[in-house]
Amino acid sequence: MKTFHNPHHAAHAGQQEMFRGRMVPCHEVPARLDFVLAELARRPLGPLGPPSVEDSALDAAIARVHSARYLAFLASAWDDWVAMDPANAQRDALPSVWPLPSRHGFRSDVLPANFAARLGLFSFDSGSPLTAGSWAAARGGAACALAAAQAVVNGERSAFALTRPPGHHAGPDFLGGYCFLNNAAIAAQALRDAGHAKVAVLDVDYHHGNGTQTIFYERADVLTVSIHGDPTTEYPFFLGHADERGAGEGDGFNLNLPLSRGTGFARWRATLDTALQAVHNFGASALVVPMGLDTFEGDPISGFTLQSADYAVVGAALAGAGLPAVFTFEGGYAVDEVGTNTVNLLEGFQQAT
Ligand code: Q9C
Ligand code: ZN
Repeated sequence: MKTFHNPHHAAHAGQQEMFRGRMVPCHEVPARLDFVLAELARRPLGPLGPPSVEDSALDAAIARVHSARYLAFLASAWDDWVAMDPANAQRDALPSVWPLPSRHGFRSDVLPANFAARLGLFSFDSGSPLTAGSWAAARGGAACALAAAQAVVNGERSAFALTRPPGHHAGPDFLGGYCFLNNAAIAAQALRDAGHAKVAVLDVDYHHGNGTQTIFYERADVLTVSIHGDPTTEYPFFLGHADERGAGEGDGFNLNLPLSRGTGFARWRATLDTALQAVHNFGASALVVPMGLDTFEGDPISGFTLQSADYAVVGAALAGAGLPAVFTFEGGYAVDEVGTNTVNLLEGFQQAT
C-alpha cells in the first residue's frame, strides 16, 4: 500500500476549541499524525512519501467538490482575520455568529464584508479553529487524497492519504468538525473523473460524514454509506439519521447506519456487513474509506468500545469487498493509540488482499 503523507499538516495547529461555554485544548493535534508515521516506520506497509501533484490539477480536483466562493474565502481567511486586528495574529479564528437556514429569513447569498460574519457563513461549529497554516495544510491534504486516487487509477490495489486536518465533515461550502476540505470526496470524485463509473464511500469514523453525504446527496454515481454514533445524541447532531436516503437522482444512494453510544465491536462488525452488502449491491468499481479511529474505546470524545485488535478485523472485512481502495485519515483522538489502530486496520486490509 502506498502512503502519501502531508508535509504541511503541522502548519495547522489550533490552540483551543469552544466546548459548552468554555475554551478547551484542541483534540485534533499534529501529534496524531506523528504517531501514525512512527507506527508505519515500525510496521511498513509500502512506499511512503509526500504527494506529487501539479498545482493546476490539485486546484481542479478541489474545485470539483467545493464552491469557488468557499475556496476564495479559505485562501484569504487568515490574512483577512489578521487585517481585522493585528493582535489576531496570535489568536485562532473561530466563528461566533451564523445565519440560520434561509427558511428563518437569513440570507447567505450576500457575502459579508466583515470577516467574522464571513467565517460564520462558511462554518457550522465553533470547535474548528482556523490558523495561519490551515489553508496550506488543508491543501496539502487534498494533494494526498488526489495522489492516492491517482495511485489506485494507475493500478495500485490500495493507497492511504495520511493527512490532517481531517475532511469528512467539510461540505461543498462549509468547514466544521475540524475539517476544511473533504479529502474523501476529492478522492471519490477524482476516481469518477478517471473513469470509475461507480464509486462507493464507506465512512467508518465515529461521527457521521455529513460533508461527504451532502456533497453526493443528489447523485447516483457515488454511493455514500456511514456507520456512526446516533446523531440524536452524537455530533454532528443535525444529519446522519437512518431516514436520509438521498434525493432526486441520488434517491437510494445514501445509507446511514447510526448506532447507540456504547456500541461494542460485535454489533459494529455486524453493521459493517450491512454496509458492505450495500456497497456490493451498488456495483462500485472503487472504494473510498474515510478512516476514523475514534470508534476506539479509549477515545476521549467518542462512545463506541472497539479495541486495538478489532481494527485488523475491520481491515480484513473491508478487503473482502474486493475493490481497489483509497483510505483517508479522519478522526481518532486517543493520540497514543492512534498509530497502532491505524496500522492495524491498514495491515489487516493488506494481509487479507
Ligand atoms: N469536546 C472528526 O472526528 N465535537 N471530527 C467535539 C468534544 C466535534 C470530530 C466536542 C467533533 C468533531 C473528524
Ligand atoms: Zn470523528
